[in-house]
Amino acid sequence: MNQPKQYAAPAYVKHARLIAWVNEVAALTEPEAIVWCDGTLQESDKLCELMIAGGSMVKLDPAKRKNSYLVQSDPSDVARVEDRTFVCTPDPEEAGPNNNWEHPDKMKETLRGLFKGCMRGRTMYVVPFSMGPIGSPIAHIGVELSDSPYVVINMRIMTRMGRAVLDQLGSDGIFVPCLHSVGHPLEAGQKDVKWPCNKTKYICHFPETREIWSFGSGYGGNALLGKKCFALRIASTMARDEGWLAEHMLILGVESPQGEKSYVAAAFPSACGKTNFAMLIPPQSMGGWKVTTVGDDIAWIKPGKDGRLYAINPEAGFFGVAPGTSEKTNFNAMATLKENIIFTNVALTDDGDVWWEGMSKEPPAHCIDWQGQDWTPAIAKETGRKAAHPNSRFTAPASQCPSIDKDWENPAGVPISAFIFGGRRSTTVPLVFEAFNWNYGVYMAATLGSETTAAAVGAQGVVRRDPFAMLPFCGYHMGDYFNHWLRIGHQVEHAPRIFTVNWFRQDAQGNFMWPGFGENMRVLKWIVGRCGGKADARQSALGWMPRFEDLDWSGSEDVTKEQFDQLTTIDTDAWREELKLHAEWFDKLKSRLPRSLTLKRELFELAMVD
Ligand code: O2Y
Ligand code: MN
Repeated sequence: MNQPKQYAAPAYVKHARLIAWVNEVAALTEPEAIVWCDGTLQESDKLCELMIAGGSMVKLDPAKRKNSYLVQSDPSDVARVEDRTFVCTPDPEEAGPNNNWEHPDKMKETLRGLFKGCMRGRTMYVVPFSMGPIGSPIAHIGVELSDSPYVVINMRIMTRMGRAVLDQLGSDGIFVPCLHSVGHPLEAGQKDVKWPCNKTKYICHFPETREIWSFGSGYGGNALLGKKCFALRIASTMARDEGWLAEHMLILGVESPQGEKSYVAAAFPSACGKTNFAMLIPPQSMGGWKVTTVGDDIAWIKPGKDGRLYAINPEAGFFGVAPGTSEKTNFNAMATLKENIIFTNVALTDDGDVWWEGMSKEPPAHCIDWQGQDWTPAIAKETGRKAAHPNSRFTAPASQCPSIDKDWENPAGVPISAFIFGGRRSTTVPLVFEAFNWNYGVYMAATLGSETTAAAVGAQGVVRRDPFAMLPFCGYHMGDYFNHWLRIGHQVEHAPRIFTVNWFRQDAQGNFMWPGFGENMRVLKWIVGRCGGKADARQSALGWMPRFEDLDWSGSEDVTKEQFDQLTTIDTDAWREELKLHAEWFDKLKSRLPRSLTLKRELFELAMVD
């Protein structure tokens, strides 16, 4: 019988429970070696060399993009797998109808079977990471064990990772154990594949014990466990238990020409331009307004001693969608991507750079597409094949973003003045309105809907409910989550105001009525003006709405008063239909739906009677 391998932790590791867990996982997964990651550039460079030698990574021409790489994944492993994502609680009611459920004991048994020997022939990396600035009272620590070097180099950009985190943990600090394997063991002499993964995938969360086990995928949200798994699903349950918020929100700063600064946090479902909004460049004609970026995807928000809510971005990087990103749509993102970037599933140009659909008006005459095949505009026309996968990504250090906020790493967080919720709605939802009060705002967020786009599988243009943009990310029953939000708003003395926006309303001809992008600053200025008592509004059936003259139109030729009136009109017929859909959605949450939300729905119904 083979003797179990002996692995020693480095002498500087003082955390007995962590060492014991690493040994326990090693005994189960049987890796060839264990590497405790220090988070240095040298370590990352070495892993990149390893991946290049193995054929799974290409170094881009440094003259084009310094210290940057391209990885192309297996075509079967290109996105989050929601149908394979589980929340495992003893009682299925706890997980709610918004999650796939399995009993923790049963799931652990299944997972132990899958993880048995799954790292044979591979190295297991120990990746200590902090979500949020190390030592911040809003931050929390995790340790990911993974057999994927791709995970290590991405975690180094997306989180604060390495030795400093172990120092912070000391000998008995609290951490969330995150276990990950691509599920592709190598027997002696077996050659590795370019992108190892497994047909069987399980992305499992154990909220009671605050653990994550992920098997079979090496991609993004399935594998970088600090992001959706920890910072949203597990953190949302921690937040419920401890009285704070873990949200799928960008955070941005707005500074007036007079230097008054406010921060807002905004939730939008996927494919609604969250990263673009977080990096917005205001029109120059508005005279010196500035937008700064704190985060583009996740916000952890805790009550401060002064009765305000304070937010941090728990991440240290952006894992953004490449297609559609250009100097025109997001100048700041393109400037961020100049060096130190990992690209995944975009195309490789003949001069050693990257390209994706929408990056430039003119496509390259030839490139290698995300599946390693020749691609030309003629081939694309004939076959419809994309050069870059629609969910291709860049991993970029947030510190490189020209619009990064000076306080983005402030351990105390930034004070939030407003929450903004928005979906992609071609009809019904007006450009912007402010909720009458916290509970009305929670209602709007709880019924948030967005039309599906080509980026997701299934029918296009169908409205899907995505409450708080958290449907795939809330680690517990959505009805309890609404209750938690209602409670928080009444616990803090200075709760932020709540706004709904819709950049995507269309006219009868199907044209977008709002120009979007930098022009969103006009709406943002009104929002922060409302928070500071500087912007007027009229009362409507939905909430407080700007009149044409309440927005700053300086330098704008895009929107006439008639168009603005159309953008802000409340179509009562459409709203009566909308409210029926809200009722259907609420029915799914049954007994755990807060009564006050049902009452709000009834009030809206009364308000929509002509
Ligand atoms: O497909 C993936 O694994 C990435 S999903 C993602 C990445 C960055 C920001 N948001 C998301 C999301 O699905 O909301
Ligand atoms: Mn997201």
